[in-house]
Amino acid sequence: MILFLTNSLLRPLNAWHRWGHWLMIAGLLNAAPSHALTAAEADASFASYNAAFYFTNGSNGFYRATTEGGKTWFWERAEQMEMILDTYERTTNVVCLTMFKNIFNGFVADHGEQWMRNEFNDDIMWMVIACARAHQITGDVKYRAAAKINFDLCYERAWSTNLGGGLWWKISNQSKNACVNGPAAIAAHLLYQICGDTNYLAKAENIFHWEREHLFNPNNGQVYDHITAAGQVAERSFSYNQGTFISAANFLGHTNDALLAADYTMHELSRGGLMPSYGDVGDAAGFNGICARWLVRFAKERGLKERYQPWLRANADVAWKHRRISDDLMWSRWQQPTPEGLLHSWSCSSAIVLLQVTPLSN
Ligand code: 7K2
Repeated sequence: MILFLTNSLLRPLNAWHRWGHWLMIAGLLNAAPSHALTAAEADASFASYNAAFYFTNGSNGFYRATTEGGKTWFWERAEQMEMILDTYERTTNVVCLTMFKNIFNGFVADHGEQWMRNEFNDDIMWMVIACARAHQITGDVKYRAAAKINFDLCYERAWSTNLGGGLWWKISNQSKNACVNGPAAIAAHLLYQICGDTNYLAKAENIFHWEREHLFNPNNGQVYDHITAAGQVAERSFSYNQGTFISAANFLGHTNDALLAADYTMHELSRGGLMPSYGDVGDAAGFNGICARWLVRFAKERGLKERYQPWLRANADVAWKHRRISDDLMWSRWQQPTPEGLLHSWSCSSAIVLLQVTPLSN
């Protein structure tokens, strides 16, 4: 609480800022957790999620699209694979690695080993990140091979000198978006970490610098959504783009940029101290999980846990408090109780990631 008050006193205040900050403080007090979330509860949330959505067919694993069935498609599945790795990193439970292996098999069964049939360059970069992280955790070379070949092919088709650089979002080359450039900078840096090839480091730097120059406001830390081929910037900002920008900046040592973007997410994107409420159908449902993953990693690596912990815990506690009694699922709008009826696995993944990565009380 003191931290937020101090921060608001140090900032150049206009009426809106002042009001926003009081709202946030009031919100945090309102949302004051009756108890701090425990590791057992984080475990239970993941188990319940899997009970509702995970299934196997031989050695192929999948996530159902909804509580009724189906299966998630490309990028949601890649991000669910990252969610499994988040859980492994917290628990070191090897069951997570078996699940990852099975879902990877299922992914290859559905999409093949090279993914350029997918017209979305961002989708490919999300899956590259999942595979690169899996290689770092397991040492399994098949994940590294998948990450490398698909990054290389995607970069080749997506990078262009139009607008001074950056990657196109789709193969139609209509816009360059934060949702592909942030993940691609992360992916390139992970490949540099894995392969030690400085060409990947250079790519990470170039992509990041392009994004910083064109889709970042260095005065307040806001990450803009995209710029069209004609040079028009869409300034709306989404939590996942904040998260991937933070991580790319963090990896490359641009700590101040990461800090600005993280503070913007906590102070300006949040409402009443809680992360933005994204609809439970569609792409945005999973944005807050991505945001939490990278923001927390940055905070941990730079000794900034204390700065974001109250906010993250307030979110995690409210999400868990608003799980539904019948099966413990938490939807993407955790600011409100999770309703009965059909739920989407992608929408329920954000809170799972949040609960895995938020520093828990001991
Ligand atoms: O316009 C882009 C992006 O810039 C924006 O932030 C979000 C907002 O919408 C799309 S990104 C959504 C795509 C992600 N990849 C898979 C595609 O199926 C999906 O349209 O929601």
